Amino acid sequence: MRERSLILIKPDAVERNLIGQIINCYEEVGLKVMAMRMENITEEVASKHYAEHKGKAFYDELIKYITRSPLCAIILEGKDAISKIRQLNGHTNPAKAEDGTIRKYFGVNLTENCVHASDSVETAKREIAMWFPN
Ligand code: FUP
Repeated sequence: MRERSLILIKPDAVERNLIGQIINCYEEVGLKVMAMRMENITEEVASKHYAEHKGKAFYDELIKYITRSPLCAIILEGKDAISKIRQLNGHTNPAKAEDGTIRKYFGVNLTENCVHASDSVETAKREIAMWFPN
């Protein structure tokens, strides 16, 4: 099924000039970039994006990290985009990520793990509406 997903190339990856290499990974498997923009997000936007994690032990560190420098927000579209991208991104923790995944190649640690992708069609709809209201 043709789907859309919201991707974030997070601050650690933008800081290390990895935007091109990461987008290349997605384009190589046939996914299409439909929209893209850079933003150094506020705590307010970060808390909305990570609302489900509020109150968890790692939450404050996560918000500090995701707001520290610009990120790149992207809408990708393609066949089975949600699962394809989650597989390509790899395990949340780069230390546990499978060979050939973006987080294995480029991830630093559990917080600085390069990329975010929507985890379901419903989440993608909500995240795309939030990040690309127009
Ligand atoms: P993912 O769906 O793989 O992006 O991961 P989650 O939604 O479970 O977590 C969101 C972000 O919180 C992760 F990208 C990294 C961070 N995190 C931590 O820092 N510590 C944890 O124990 C779990 C997640």
